[in-house]
Amino acid sequence: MKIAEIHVYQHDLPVKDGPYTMAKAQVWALDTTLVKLVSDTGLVGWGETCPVGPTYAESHAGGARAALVQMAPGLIGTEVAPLTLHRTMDGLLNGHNYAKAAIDIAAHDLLGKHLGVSVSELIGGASTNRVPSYYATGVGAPDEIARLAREKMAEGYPRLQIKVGGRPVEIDIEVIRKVWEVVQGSGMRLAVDGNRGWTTRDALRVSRECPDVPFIMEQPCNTIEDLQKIRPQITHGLYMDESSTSLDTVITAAGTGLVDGFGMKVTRIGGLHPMRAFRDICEARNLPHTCDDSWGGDIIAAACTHIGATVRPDLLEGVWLAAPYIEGHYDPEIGIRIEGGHISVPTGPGLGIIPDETLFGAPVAEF
Ligand code: 0XW
Ligand code: MG
Repeated sequence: MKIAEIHVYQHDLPVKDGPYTMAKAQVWALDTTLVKLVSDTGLVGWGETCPVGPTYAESHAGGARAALVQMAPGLIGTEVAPLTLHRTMDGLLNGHNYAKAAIDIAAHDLLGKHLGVSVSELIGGASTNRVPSYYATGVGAPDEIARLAREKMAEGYPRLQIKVGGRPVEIDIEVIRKVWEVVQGSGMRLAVDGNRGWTTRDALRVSRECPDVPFIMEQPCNTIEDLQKIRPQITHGLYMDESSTSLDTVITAAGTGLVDGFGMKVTRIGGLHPMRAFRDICEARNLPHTCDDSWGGDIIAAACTHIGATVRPDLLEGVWLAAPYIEGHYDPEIGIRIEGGHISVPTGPGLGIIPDETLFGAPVAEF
């Protein structure tokens, strides 16, 4: 089965009760890019990539579409096989994993439909039909974040990610303490995500002043060098998110013992094919991780849920979805939803969702 047509769409995803606030970014609406692959057998597969604004990671919406337009002519006639497709994409464009991911996800959707299996069966087999999610707060006032913690715990979320950074670190410490007062003893796991926003000085201070609160510290500072610097001085587990931009970085971070786990984004690493390798590297080193993306609608949500279902359950920190922060679904019937802090894995072939493509308007590019 070969790629016969490639259609690229743009779609806006406004943030419900926006903005969504992180240490270095405030976002009101996200610009997502959809890819529809049509095979020479007449099947259709969908992919998506949606950077959470231009400052979160080294990616932006216009860049994704430019990279897709750059690669698309060279992909027509290519076999729908993830490994060779990645080699072909790497021969057409260096880097730009987040754009390649949209093609990769669409190819998995297509291949699953062709073989009559779900994406989770295709990428190793699901260990569960219901994966845990986690809720990510924005950067907010201590009482408000404590209130959210109580609410999300009652909804059944097994994990909470508290956003910090971009303000005096004393306020971040107060947030951590107030949330801990709420969740202590409940079993709810905590991540404190600096989104690159703390100095090493701030990270050391937080770890020193909250020794009794068992959170993991996620991407507290901007660079790998900063993480190396704080690593021997902090008592909290250290997870890498934004800095883990490729399998190469992951291998070094896991192999040198720099981190205790990862916040991982399917598109940042290049899609489901590299995500399988990432999952297996983490399992070999007993490293817990998430299976998220930075943002996106039902297509991204389905991709994250399928890979999450294949992770060894004790290593899966959760599958984060943008669904609670977005109005509506691409697939009004089987749209991916979080219920009781967990997500049901779609059962249909491929990604298991059928996007209503009238939502996306006319393609912005076609090959
Ligand atoms: C919480 N997330 C998964 C969603 C936002 O895009 C940021 C991200 C993270 O962990 O950094
Ligand atoms: Mg993160």
